[in-house]
Amino acid sequence: MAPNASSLPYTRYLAPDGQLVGDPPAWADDRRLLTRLYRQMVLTRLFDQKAVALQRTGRIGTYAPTLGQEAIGVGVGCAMHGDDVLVPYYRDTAVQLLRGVRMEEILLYWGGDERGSAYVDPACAEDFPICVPIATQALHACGVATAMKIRGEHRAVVTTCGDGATSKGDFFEALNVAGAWQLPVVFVVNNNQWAISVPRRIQCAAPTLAQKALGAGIAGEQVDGNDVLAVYERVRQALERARHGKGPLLLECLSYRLCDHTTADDASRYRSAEEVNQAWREEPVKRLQAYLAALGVWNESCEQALVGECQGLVQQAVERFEATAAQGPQALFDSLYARWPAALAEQREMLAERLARRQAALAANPAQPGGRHDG
Ligand SMILES: Cc1ncc(C[n+]2csc(CCOP(=O)(O)OP(=O)(O)O)c2C)c(N)n1
Ligand SMILES: [Mg+2]
Repeated sequence: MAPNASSLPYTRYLAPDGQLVGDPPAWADDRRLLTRLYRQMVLTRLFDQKAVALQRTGRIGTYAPTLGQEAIGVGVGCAMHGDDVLVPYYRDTAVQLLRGVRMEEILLYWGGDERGSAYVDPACAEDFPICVPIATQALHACGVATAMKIRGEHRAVVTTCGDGATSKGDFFEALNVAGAWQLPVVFVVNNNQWAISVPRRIQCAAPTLAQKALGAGIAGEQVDGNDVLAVYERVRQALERARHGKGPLLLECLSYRLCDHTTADDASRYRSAEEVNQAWREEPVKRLQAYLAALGVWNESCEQALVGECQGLVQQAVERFEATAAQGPQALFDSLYARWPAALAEQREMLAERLARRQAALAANPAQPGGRHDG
């Protein structure tokens, strides 16, 4: 995606054909780092394909794919330190995998299982669960960043959202407090050009989303969100500044949602094949692959080995997911509150009683369909 005309910084190191442009960072030939970035993008894409297939066969509920936006998540995930905190939204599979969230946890989440948000790996124990209410996570992120600041910690928060989310009041409130209190938070906006069926051009009259930061007195910049090198470098720099008390930043990553909004959507109803085909020419995975091939560190046999390895990892995760026994309906309540509001305590008891009656009815007459008479 081309940047909009503005005086804000815009960073791109890799052109769509994989050629280096501009003034790349010193690490741009670090083969270990580059292959790690590439591996994670491929893993994310293969996991994504599998998650969509699981939804299509009724084994998980809705899923929000990341097709075309892998460079954003991988760039962010690789730039974060272990003790930074991620406050994500629902299109963050790539970042979450890098943070230590397990693939089966992501599947559990989208399968409606509370354990999908109770991350087992201590590396991501402080990260927040996926946030679906648009833009509300930006305020949670500021709360965490405020705690870090009060405690004098040298760490920072990353919060992500989509282009559409930047029109919400919560987003502006978060920017405002981040600026007023100079909080250690980096706002990463995945501008994938669409908020479900609403295109970016009619969401907001501002030429860039990055400039929304300026009204809050914080820095804003744009980056080519299909260039993982650029995303990684700009997030890395922003986090470094934030950790050292130099304030927040808003990074608008220009990408394109090559997939449907979620598995409940059909994007062909509101956008042309021509537009999508054009966006495919800029996609992030092939771009980095072309660069790696030009550096002489990638070829067809590396690709086949990587795809085979990643498919194996995804398959094992699916098996673990499918071997997980379903939770009881009362789990719905378990993680909501530390101290129970009276109304919810009552509802929880009602559910427990109803379940007990259903079990008793089933035990008395096993031929009955699962207690449907109980309402
Ligand atoms: C507060 C709130 N309002 C509306 C919705 C319904 N909704 C879900 S996704 C979405 C569009 C978000 O678009 P964007 O912020 O661009 O993120 P993207 O999905 O494109 O990554 C909306 C309106 C919601 N989840 N929460
Ligand atoms: Mg969007």
